[in-house]
Amino acid sequence: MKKRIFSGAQPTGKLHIGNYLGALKNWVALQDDYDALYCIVNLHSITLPQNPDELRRNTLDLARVYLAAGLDPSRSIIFVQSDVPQHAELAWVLSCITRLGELERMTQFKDKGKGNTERVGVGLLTYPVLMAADILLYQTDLVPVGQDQKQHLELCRDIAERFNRDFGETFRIPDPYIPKAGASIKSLLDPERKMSKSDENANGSIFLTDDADTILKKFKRAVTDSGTAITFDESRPAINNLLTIYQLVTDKTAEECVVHFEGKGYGQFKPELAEAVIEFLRPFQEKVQHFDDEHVTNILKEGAEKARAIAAVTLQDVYSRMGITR
Ligand code: AQP
Repeated sequence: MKKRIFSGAQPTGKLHIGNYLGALKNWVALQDDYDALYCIVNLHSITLPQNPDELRRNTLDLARVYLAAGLDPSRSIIFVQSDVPQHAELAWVLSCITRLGELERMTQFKDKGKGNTERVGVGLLTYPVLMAADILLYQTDLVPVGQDQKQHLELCRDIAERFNRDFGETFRIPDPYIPKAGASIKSLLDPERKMSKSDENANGSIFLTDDADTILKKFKRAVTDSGTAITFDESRPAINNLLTIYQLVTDKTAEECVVHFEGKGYGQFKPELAEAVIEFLRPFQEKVQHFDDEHVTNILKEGAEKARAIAAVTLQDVYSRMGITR
């Protein structure tokens, strides 16, 4: 039996190269060796206000991105979270055994809520419980995520262990899969912050749909550190980030990258980096337009049926262990 992986992204806007290198690239590689479920987590995206028409459009667009990146519906289950009502049901159950203090400690809640507890939606606080339900419903072994989700995954493990302790072995305890390189791609304008879809300044991110000119301009504007050597160096986060992007899109080793740029400066490095990213994105950009709405909708419908069949078994087990009869 293959081990199972589950992961997802929010349909909150245009995906950037951080999402691709930190998550999607690994999802595609992992689907060969694992029984994989890839979800479009639209219920997560409403933790912040969304325009309904845009959310509908973004949901289909994200499915197109999954397919163009190489997720294969004949090998992986690709589906939309709200098509499987067990996610929201299990989230309620798990919220009853999650502690308020645990949720208040989550850094993403502190960042996105900005300390404004009077006005911030409760969903932003309980988001990690829904994420735990997403993962635990499928008896997941491994969750490939970027560094930003590590804390939520640790909470998911704690919640599962608590449930198993109180009601008997029910959930498999999932492990995170965080890539060695690319787990946290930084903003091009501020290498202390992660590249983010919701960043107000579009120049900090390379979007998957950016054209060649835009990519070149964004890299030319990218901030640099003091010093000129093109090397991996933790104390120079800007060049570290740019060289990591170069390494991941060219599939070179770290050493090969450093040797390649020895004796060269930013003047040569930046255009070459831009060219490498443009070439990396080219096949994806060509493919992404070829999936029409009907085709994508059918794939999602089939995926949801398969996901519901697995999720229903877990939820039934949870309810019966808790004395809830249906
Ligand atoms: N900068 C990043 N570097 C590496 N991985 C990243 N991920 C996100 N940002 C980076 C990983 O991408 C997957 C999908 O992310 P998401 O859609 O759930 O959204 P997010 O983590 O909240 O990412 P964003 O781009 O910053 O979106 P907004 O601005 O909407 O919050 C996840 O596996 C994530 O770890």
